[in-house]
Amino acid sequence: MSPSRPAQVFRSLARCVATLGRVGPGRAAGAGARSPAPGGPARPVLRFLPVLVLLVPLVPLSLAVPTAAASRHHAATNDPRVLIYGGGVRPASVSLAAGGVVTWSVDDFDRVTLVSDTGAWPSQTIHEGQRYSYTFTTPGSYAYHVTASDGDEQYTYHGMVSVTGSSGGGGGVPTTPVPPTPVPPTPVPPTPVPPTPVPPTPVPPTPVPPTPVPPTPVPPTPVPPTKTPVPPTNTPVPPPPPPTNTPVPAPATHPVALIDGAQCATPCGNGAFNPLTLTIRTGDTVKWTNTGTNYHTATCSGSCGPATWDSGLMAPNATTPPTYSYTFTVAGTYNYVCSLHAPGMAGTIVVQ
Ligand SMILES: [Cu+2]
Repeated sequence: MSPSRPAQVFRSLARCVATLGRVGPGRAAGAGARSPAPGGPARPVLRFLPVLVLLVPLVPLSLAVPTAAASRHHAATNDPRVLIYGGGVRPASVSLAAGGVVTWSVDDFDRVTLVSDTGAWPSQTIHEGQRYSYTFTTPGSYAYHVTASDGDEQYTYHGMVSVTGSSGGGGGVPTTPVPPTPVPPTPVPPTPVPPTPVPPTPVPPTPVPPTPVPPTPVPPTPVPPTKTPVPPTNTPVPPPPPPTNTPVPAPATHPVALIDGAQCATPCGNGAFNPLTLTIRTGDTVKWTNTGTNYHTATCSGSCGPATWDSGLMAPNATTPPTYSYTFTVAGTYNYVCSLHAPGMAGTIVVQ
């Protein structure tokens, strides 16, 4: 659908007026501060002069239509409308009751970003010919700014919306939408949609079989040997046997023969004592007898021992052989001799 001619005329006129205002000395007053990009060229007013000349005869007709439409709109809602165009924001400051609606529209620019300095509404991108309306429900002052882009040029304007306490009736009614002037749609680059992050699928942990731990050998606790006390056995000790009155053997008499050398079984010189050695008890008596054919003695003297004795000459006698007896009272070993045949004829008496 092509735009109506009156609308086209009105839009072109608005652009011319806006351009003139932009180059005039008072363009910033009441229209917000425009901040062209550094080095950016001023929008040439001559660009619209041919159109202006051609449209001058049509001014009465073209102004009549939008004026009538605007009048109907304002009569119905009393809500302000703000135009963002080459001259800035018009009006730069608007006032309305709570519940009222402010509508922004864009001209001269490819697109405008409308930002609430107070965060009242989310930033809006409005393209030329489009509108954006916001309902103010809370009284207050709402500063905002717009960033307008036209080709590679960019401008910033500021505006203010003052909201009073009461709507005063009629407020809050949505603005009757005025059919927007159809504008060839500016190709809008698609807004890149960030990929929705897909949460990673949780991978269940692989169960790790527990490493068997060999049991730690526990050394056996040494148990101290229990010393069981053994009660003392009161074994009655048998009384010692009564002393036996063993009869001490009576002193004995031990015979010793004095023999000649010819009587010895083995060579013995001139004679011998038989037995050569005699063991007796203390208190015993030794009785020597000369059974030979020669004289002999049994003599112990000097270093012979603790006892001394001497038989004297004992003459041979075949009928009644002579004898000599001595009783030993001191224990000891006595080496004695025949005084006639010493040292060959010798004997020993051991007294215990
Ligand atoms: Cu002798």
